[in-house]
Amino acid sequence: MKKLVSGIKPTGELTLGSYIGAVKQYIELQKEYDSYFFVADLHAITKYQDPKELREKTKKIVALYLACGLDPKQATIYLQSENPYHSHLSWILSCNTYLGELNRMTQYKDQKIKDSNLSVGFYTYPVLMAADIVIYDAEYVPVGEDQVQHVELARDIVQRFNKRYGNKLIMPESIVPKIGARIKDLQEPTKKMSKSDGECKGSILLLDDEKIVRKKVMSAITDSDNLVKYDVKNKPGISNLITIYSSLSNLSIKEVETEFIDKNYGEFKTAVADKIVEVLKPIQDKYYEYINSDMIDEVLDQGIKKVTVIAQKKCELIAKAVGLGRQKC
Ligand code: ATP
Ligand code: LTN
Repeated sequence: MKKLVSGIKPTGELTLGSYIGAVKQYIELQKEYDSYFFVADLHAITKYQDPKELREKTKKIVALYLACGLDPKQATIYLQSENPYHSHLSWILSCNTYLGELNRMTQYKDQKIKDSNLSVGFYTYPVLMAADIVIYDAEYVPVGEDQVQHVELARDIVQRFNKRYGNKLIMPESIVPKIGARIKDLQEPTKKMSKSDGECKGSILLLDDEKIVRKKVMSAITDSDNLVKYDVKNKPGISNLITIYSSLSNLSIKEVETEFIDKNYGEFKTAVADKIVEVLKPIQDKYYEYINSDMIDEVLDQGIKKVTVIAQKKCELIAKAVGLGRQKC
């Protein structure tokens, strides 16, 4: 069975963007692949996190994973920081990564302008991400569009490592959803919908109640055309709402345009809000059932036990290939 790996940072509550771009894919893919889904808490601390809040957010992400439909019987779910081998491998890979490669990462370039106190961890985090992937021999990595460049970097590292040390690492490939790889902010529809960016007025959070969802959707920025037509360049706001509706209803963009051909923006926005509420309601019900249950610890205990064994084996193989440690006959 082919393997896949993906993770989400516990930097805030999950947004509809992470759901459509990542989690929705996880649910489908777990049926076909040997799947590893983790909470990327080591990635979260690349920017300061309040320790108490970080622990709460981490737990929330696990509860949301389960509530969205990740099934511990099909997939392995764990916390990144509980497996020390990710960081161990990250060091070895960082010694096979060039500064120039990290300098070219778009996320780093964007943040460098905004934040004059970026951590070294933020700079090198794409290497840790490569380690997260190759440590389980994953062939596939389901992610949103913003993470594709990091998976490409992982591919470059794998190629270099394999050339230097013999074919020890599996080449990963990203899986990006055809519709919804970059859901935009409802207030600034040229920007990615984000969970850790400001007040979240333009982000739908998976735990937003119905009233808030409706308010956010109805006040989404559009244009004055009143024509439900997909045109990202000229109509980014309405195109974003079409993408959201399309993904959540499993309809093509064309089918959505046809469905709303003679409807105005008010009617369309109401339908988008209805659809979001319909999708979020069962997720929220399950979330409140799981968040204070023993299930979260049980799932994580079971997950970490499994992945530590796999990761240790892989790290030993890699350390040996690199020439680390003592020679054993
Ligand atoms: P933040 O929202 O705090 O900036 P992030 O998106 O950088 O966080 P995660 O929440 O860890 O990081 O992302 C989880 C997954 O969801 C990644 O695969 C990412 O590409 C995807 N994702 C996040 N936001 C969106 C979005 N707006 N549209 C599509 N996919 C997204
Ligand atoms: N870097 C990603 C989260 C992440 C990830 C991974 C995704 C960390 N390690 C491995 C896929 C595979 C982010 O910032 N969203």
